[in-house]
Amino acid sequence: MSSRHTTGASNPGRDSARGPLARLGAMDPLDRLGRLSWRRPATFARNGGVVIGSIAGILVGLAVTVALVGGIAAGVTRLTRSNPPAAIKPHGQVTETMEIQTGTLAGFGDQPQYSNPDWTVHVGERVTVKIVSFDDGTAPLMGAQMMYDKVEGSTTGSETAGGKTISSVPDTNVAHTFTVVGLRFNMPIPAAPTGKSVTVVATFIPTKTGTFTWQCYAPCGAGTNGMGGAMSTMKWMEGKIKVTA
Ligand SMILES: [Cu+2]
Repeated sequence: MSSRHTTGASNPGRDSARGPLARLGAMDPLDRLGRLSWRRPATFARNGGVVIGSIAGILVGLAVTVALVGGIAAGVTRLTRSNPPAAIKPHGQVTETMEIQTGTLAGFGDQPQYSNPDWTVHVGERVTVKIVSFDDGTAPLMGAQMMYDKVEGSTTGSETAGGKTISSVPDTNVAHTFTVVGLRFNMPIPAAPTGKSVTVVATFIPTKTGTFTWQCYAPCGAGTNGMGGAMSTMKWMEGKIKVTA
């Protein structure tokens, strides 16, 4: 029986002895912020001596590299730079509660799933996100993902987890993240004690209207890179936040 979530120790889906580089290569979260791809046309490959083709290939390759590096830098900047002063009027308070459940979900066995994936709030509203996680497995953050071990964009600069005020979770103890890149908000979710839940709470104030995707950046799903199963199933590790006026 696959029991990734029944104990923290036996967690083959996430904590097996896969090489860190193998995982890193396949799941850089910044890839999802706008990867560009370019494939050399077959004729160029067949006629390697065609100077024009080669030069064009080099130029396009350079352009893609510059665009990719720029895109990654923009993604990092979006999440990590401090929030600008919000010129918005206060709009009350709301609490959105989400649970991370595991073990009873049809189709993906022990894969974890967030409840309440889609919700609507107001710009200027104090939005308290309360995440009750029953998942005792970990999905350690690696490489570029490690930026998501820190709380970002909350009103206090911190979150409470199990009643303690913290500003980050050790990468090796991260189970999930609740990350809204478009609103520069990030909550790392630590592994729950086995057989118990952990409640993680943070408050943010959306400063612009629109529809924003939240997603988990921890490789908490199935497969060799942790990006299958829950991570590739709609509304399990991602959803939409609509911010209205
Ligand atoms: Cu997750």
